[in-house]
Amino acid sequence: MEQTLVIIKPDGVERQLVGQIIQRFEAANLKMKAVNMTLLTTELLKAHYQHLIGQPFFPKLLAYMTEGPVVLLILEGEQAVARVRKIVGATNPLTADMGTIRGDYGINQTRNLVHASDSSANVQIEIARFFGK
Ligand code: YYY
Ligand code: MG
Repeated sequence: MEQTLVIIKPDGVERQLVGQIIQRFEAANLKMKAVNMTLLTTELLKAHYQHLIGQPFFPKLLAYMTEGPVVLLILEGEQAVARVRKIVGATNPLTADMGTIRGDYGINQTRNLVHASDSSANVQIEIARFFGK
């Protein structure tokens, strides 16, 4: 069994897509182990997106991620990291496959609805970052 961290971004909450998004994970036999609705701070986001500081879109990304509360999830299941990334879809919703969350509901490269950890090393870091120990 593997765990992964998912963030349903502010527009997912605002557009009332939380239930539909979680349904897709549950339907794939990924089990919710923890959930928390919270406002992310700029400080936390600078750590989370540290590899993107300096990109031209970074200010827009920060503004987006702090425009309202997010839903943080820890999901558990077989090959959870890779399978959740597959269910979420490619970064840009305009080119993400139909049938993925981003392909079906995402708006653009920034407003792509969901974050999911991309490796087991990052799962550990991100769970500690967003849920504490
Ligand atoms: O892991 P993933 O979220 O699919 O993409 P990353 O390349 O790690 O980028 C993180 C985050 O940054 C992305 O979900 C939206 C934002 N972003 C953006 O706003 N504009 C881009 N051109 C690329 C990424
Ligand atoms: Mg990423």
